Amino acid sequence: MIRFPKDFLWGAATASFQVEGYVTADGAGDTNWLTYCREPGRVVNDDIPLVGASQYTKYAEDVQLMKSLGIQAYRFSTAWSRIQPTGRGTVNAKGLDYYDRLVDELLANGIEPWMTLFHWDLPQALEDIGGWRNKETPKAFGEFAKIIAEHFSDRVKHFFTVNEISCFTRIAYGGLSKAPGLLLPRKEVNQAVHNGCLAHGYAAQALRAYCKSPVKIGLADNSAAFVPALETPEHIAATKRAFRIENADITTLIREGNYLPEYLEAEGENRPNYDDAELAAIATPIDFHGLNCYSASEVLADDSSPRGYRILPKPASAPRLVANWLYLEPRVLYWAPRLVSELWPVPEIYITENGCACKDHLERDGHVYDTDRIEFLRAYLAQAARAVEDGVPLKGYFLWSLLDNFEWAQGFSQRFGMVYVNYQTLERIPKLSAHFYHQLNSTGVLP
Ligand code: IFM
Repeated sequence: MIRFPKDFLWGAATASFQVEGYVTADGAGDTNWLTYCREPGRVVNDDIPLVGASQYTKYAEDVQLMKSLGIQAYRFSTAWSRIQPTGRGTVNAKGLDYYDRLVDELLANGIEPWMTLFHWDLPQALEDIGGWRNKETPKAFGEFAKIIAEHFSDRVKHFFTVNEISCFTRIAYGGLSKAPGLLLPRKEVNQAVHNGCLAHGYAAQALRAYCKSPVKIGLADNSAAFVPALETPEHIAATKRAFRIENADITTLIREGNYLPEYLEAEGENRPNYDDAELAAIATPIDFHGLNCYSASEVLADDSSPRGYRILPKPASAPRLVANWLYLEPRVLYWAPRLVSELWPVPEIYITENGCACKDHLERDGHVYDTDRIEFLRAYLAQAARAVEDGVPLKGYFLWSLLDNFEWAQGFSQRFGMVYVNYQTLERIPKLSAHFYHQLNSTGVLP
């Protein structure tokens, strides 16, 4: 029997642009993702989440849904552009009102709000000045964090600064699949990555300075994850080395406050511009480390390589479900928290995202029998339980996602929810995996 501690936190996660719909309602400004969606050919079927899952209007129903599924904490993000339509200056009261309503509804129903300040939807006015390439953007984000701290910290006790820095910087400015979808030279991309880390730092400082009562601050980090191909001491040590070096410009930088020599040497002229004050801001201490964990690469010790490890290529038949990047590696839920806690001790670690897209089918009897998702979750969660058992300070888990939603460049073609959304009627239908999750969170035992 696989059992979790009684105080293990069971949550569900979403993000503003992916579930809210009504992205420009009530004075909200345009965002880089909206611009990207409007460019033909960027998103599968040219989908745009103007209506989407409509949590903006259906939040109260969604809170009842969460309650009925035993969800104890809801991780959602604020759309910066609702609160500051141009990312700077004037505050749009109607934007704050929406998140007030959501937070109050959650609290009234006994669900903890875990708020992420930024999950990729950047006000277009900031994108127009260079987005994350421009240091004005992290500065503006620090000011946004002050607004959030002053307004919400009487009720919200857990804040994430940013979600997945590599996605809104490295991939967004060095690739086509995320807004703004540019293919810029390496130095500019490295600068964007650095500025993303700086945004985390400035926001952490502002939250520390302006929250009105004690809160916990962290980030939702998608470190490149590694697992030892063979679980022996030498391969485990090599995997730990890989974890630190391969994440040199984000996780390691944030947790150590410095770029590793390996990174600086490898990037040479392409290294970003920064100063010591920025490094200090980036390393602002955090209370918890959130890990978004889906996949991982396998590592072997290798004395013939200068770094002492080798990252193995994925075999051609390595198992995946629907998302082509999501190779099944359940052990990531053991090794990622374990290695993070060994490399950079922190009181609390949370899995802040984990889940998968499946080819869900609404049967004629009105149900979705997503036994494939249940098998995925069962295998991954068994590894999370193993981490807890081994003394890793893993304190909770947020399933990605509560609802089917807008999966970025995949549009609505990929469904990650434990609750099925009928995009015509907006009906919510809990899938079999939602019942699995409810059983788990009400008993602490993996069913
Ligand atoms: O949908 C995304 C989410 O926005 C960030 N993490 C990964 C999820 C699945 O791709």
